[in-house]
Amino acid sequence: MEKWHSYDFKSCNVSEFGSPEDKDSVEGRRYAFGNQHFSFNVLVSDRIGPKRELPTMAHEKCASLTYNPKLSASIIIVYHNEAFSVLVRMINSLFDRTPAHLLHEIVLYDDATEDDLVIEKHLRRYAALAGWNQNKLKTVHAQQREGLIRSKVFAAREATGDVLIFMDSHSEVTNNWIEPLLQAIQDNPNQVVLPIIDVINGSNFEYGKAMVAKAGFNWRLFFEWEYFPWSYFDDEENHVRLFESPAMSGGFLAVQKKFFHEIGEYDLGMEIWGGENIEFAIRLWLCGGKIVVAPCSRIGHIFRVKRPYTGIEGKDTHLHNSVRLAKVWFDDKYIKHYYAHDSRAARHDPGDLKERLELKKNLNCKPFEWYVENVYPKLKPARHSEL
Ligand code: UD2
Ligand code: MN
Repeated sequence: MEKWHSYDFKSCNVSEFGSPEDKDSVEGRRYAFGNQHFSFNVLVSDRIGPKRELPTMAHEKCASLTYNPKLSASIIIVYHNEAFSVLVRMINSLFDRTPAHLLHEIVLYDDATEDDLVIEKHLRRYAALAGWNQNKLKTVHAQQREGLIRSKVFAAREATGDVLIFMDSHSEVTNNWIEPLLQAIQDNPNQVVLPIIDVINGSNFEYGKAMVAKAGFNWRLFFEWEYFPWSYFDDEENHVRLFESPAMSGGFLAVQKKFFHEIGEYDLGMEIWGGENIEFAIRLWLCGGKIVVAPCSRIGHIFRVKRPYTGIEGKDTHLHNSVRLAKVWFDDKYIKHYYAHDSRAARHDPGDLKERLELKKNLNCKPFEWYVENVYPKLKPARHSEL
């Protein structure tokens, strides 16, 4: 395997790049390497380089808001096989666009990246070159792959700031991204706060504006956006006002650290990818928390058409994790409804759930029906006979 990830920004000369069409050229090989390992066009990312300006995506009304957060954040980035230029640009965007007093630290947690894709040495070299504040960068290298869910928990336990802000490792933040998140937590420490996730195009890396939307899920327990009717924005204030959301996509959220641990972190029995975001959302709503979106906070993320890494051999980890959440949270009639939408679920053994069931009891959580009635009525099956 060729090792193009040691790409050196210092000698970056944009004119040296040719066309990825020529598969044998340096560019062609780098392009193919990116497709295979990252599922995005890493050649374009390399060309953009370690920093770039981003357009203002937040609504113009956001500029008139004032924030006065006193909390500081630990930013948690877990990654497995991430591209060097993408991660460097992300960290630069964080250092450049986060007021220093609000940034407690960045915890960079490598979930056992495959040997040929390890970039820590290059990151260290770049950090020295760019003058990153080393006191604010904590790097951890996991001994074995645990998947993103356990990794987020382990990384969060390393953090010491007031607030945890989780982020996928292929993102870029825009100006004023952090203030609305921290302010909302300061105002109510029991709410989890989400930014709007803009879209970085994985083919050309253009930064595009996303619709302001809520998050929910379908009955196969896959996350879905819930769009507002256009009339919602007739009231201009709705471009800037916090709004509640039944669920979250999972990648970007701010939560008070103390609250995150008290409410049970994530389920450590969940594997690699999928479902933890839905479980966390349901748990928050039922056990004394809530979820709000701060539309003036904008972060771009590369949504990939396929995941480039492997899970556990032949296993559908989303199914496994979803069955765990269903068996902990759904009442009998909703379990049946879920099984009716995914026949594999009824036969799947989710492993030991004792701890999670105990947590539910200790936190004195409301029954699932309450969530359906009060937070997400759309989940109610259309026909009553379906239950
Ligand atoms: C979405 C979420 C993601 C997570 C997931 C469900 C967004 C933008 N992203 O996934 O955060 O909630 O749904 O589980 O909402 N990673 C590891 N170890 C692994 C696999 C992945 O550390 O074994 C890292 C990966 O490098 C990335 C993050 O976890 O930084 C999320 O993975 P992804 O980008 O492949 O997932 P995505 O965006 O489809
Ligand atoms: Mn992602």
